[in-house]
Amino acid sequence: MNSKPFVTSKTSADFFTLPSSSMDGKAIVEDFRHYFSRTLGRSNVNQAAYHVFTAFSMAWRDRLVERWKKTRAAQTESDCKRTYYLSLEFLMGRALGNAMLNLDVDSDTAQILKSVGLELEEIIDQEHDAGLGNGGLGRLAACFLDSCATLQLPVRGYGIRYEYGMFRQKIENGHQHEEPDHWLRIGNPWEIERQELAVRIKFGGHTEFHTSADGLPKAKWVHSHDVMAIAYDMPIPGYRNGTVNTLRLWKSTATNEFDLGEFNAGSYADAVASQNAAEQITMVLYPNDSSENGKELRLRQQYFLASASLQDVLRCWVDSHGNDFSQFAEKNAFQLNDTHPTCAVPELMRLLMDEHDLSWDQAWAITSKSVAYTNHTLLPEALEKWSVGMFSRLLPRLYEIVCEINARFLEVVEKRWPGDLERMQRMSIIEENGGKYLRMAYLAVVASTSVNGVAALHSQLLTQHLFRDFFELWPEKFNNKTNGVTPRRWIASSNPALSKLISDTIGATWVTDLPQLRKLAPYSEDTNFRAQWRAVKQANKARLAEMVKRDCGVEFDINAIFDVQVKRIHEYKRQLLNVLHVIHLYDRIKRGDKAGITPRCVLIGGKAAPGYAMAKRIIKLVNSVATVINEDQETEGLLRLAFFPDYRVTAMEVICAGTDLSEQISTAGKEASGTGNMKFMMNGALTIGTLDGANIEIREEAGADNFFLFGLDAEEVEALHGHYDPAAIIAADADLSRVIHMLHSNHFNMFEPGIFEPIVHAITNPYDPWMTAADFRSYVDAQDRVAAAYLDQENWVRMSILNTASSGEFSSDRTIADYNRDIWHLPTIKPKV
Ligand code: 26Q
Repeated sequence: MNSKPFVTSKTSADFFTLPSSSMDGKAIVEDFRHYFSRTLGRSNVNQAAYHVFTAFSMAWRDRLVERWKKTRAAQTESDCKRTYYLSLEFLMGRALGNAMLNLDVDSDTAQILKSVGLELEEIIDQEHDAGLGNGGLGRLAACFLDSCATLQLPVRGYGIRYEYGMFRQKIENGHQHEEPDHWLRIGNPWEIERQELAVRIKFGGHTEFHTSADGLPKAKWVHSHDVMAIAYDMPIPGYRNGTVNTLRLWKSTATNEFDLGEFNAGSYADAVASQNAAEQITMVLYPNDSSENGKELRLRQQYFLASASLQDVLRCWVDSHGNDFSQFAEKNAFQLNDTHPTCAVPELMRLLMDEHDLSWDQAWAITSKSVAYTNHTLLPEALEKWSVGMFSRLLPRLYEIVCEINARFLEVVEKRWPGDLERMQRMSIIEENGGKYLRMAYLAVVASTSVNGVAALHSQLLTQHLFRDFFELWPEKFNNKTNGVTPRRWIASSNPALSKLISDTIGATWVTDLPQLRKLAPYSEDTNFRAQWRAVKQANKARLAEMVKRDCGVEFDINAIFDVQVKRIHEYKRQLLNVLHVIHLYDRIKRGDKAGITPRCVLIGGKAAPGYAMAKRIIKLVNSVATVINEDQETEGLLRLAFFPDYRVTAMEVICAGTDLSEQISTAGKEASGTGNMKFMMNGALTIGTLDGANIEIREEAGADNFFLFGLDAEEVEALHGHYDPAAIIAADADLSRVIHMLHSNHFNMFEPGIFEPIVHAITNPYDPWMTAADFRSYVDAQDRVAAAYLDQENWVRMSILNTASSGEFSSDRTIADYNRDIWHLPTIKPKV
């Protein structure tokens, strides 16, 4: 598979150094013409709009590739330290608009295109989202890559090139249906295949031990079933700085000698079919974001990513340093995006020992210095565990290494707490009660130089609960890195009108220095500025209303509050609490209690994991309630509810610009951070939220007056366990009683009686872990404060400006600068001009 270079060729690299492509709009459109007509062989733009997108993207890709090569050359030449961000998910969304923004599109380009009958907006709209992620964790990885390139840090992303990304959500009769997302079917102009980087990945087989020539014990992984990993590189441009970093995604294919046995036996078709088995590995993204399901294919994906990426890094190291690994840990850092790539720990040990002849101690010194782990959840059901039976069958050599890591670790525990067997059992990487399981989070903690949570509260709770014992042992490992989002995609590109107003007011440096937004604060007192701010929001609301009309068939009035909750559907995120409030408003309208109701349009969107029945039922509930409310004459001008189908990155770009009220209403202590909350804040939405995740920091930055707080805090939630009595809460609250009664009496599901009984049960269950009823009253009161505040538009706009002005902390540039300062210690590398 590794193609040989042309050894006899005298062609110099200079031969391939072309003059830089012009950034002039005319030149770009000229190149577009070339690709459309010559490369794609088209002549009619009306036949296939997709080809117009492809050709235009190719013109932009040329401009990225030049900078890409220069960045690579500068990074190689400096021989500096690098970080590899290992993640099973990169939720990139679209690339064209981002490339144009970051390379600084010539403002003429749209005009020139128009003169030949092409709309730039329509071209951009042809692109399919790269949906290689579930939600927060995957999108965070994408924002991080953007910030690393913008900060000119030598960071490479490693992930999987799923053939099918996150499923497409269709709503039929109010229910979610999943359709496959074959995003590559029409080709992907942003990737470059790198066959020459292919590596071999082993599965199955067993270990043979022997003694090496110098008398050392050596292990060999034999009789394995191998697959190949093929690299596909995607360019990651920094913001107008000449840097283009790399996201390297791996696709699985069969080895060349695949099943010669079957082939020789005359079973050609079976041999070809077994190619399918190899390609299965990277076929589809697992669409559950909060429950571990123990599937063998998922473990294959995780090991496949870890092994391919590490082999790639080690090959590159050996190319430039030979077999001298003495500097390896000083020059390489691996950041694990949750436990998903944790196979990298035993795999790095294996490669260093079995393939590069290092001793255990040398290999461990390197591994434990270069690996760092980010945790994204406290929910016990989301913690990864692999059954020892499956793990050792699939990855026998890795299992032996994990056992050795654990044995040595337990010696450390025994030294620190002699005789404390209970603690040893608690802390063991291998859980043994009944079945045997590998606890991947513990493996990650034991092997990592740094362990971080993603918001202040979350990091603190990690040290008090999940990792308490480990924190006692190694307090210095634990730290916080509050999440952030990239202001390039989430303001500059998605909200051009607001960007222009901000830049006209305080200059344009905020795009790469978000704390500059503080300078907007004084303008919150300026009537004229407030009018402009409001006009921008109203225009963005009109754009959102149009999308809601198109995709939900519901009319939103831009003078109403746009009240939005978009995120994965999960009980802990409490979309249900939101619906209970909507039903309560409806009940008020029906009872004639309309005074003080501010017109409100509620939008809820998000995907449910296909196997998560309760989440799917909540989607059905939103749709059923929406149908009844929207069809009732009495709600006209007061209340609308819509479920937004197929919520994804590209939808959020329109949604966050047009939102007034951001719903961040998870049960306190359950949402690690949240990042949608930050996108809304940047775009001037006010938050209604609990003291959970990054909401706490958002409120601190914005000021308590500019945030609608409600609900129990994390300590109160914990203290209430065992005493929670939802029946009493409901009985004591006439509003909540009526809401529950409406649900119970099939008010929203006359023709499907009983379908919401499980929901009523969940709310009234004293063991409801999400304590929805407990926060109902406080939530409704906070919503009443929202409604009253919105009536005073001057003050609302003031608060909106102050939210944007206070959002500087939530740029992923700040987050990445923190990672680099505390964990990676990378230099900035500027490509040669
Ligand atoms: C694990 C095993 C098998 C199959 C799937 C998974 C899996 C996949 C994705 C488990 C979890 C996820 C994603 C988790 C996630 O998105 N967490 C969110 O991370 C954000 C970024 O840090 C936080 O802001 C959110 O609070 C957190 O919920």
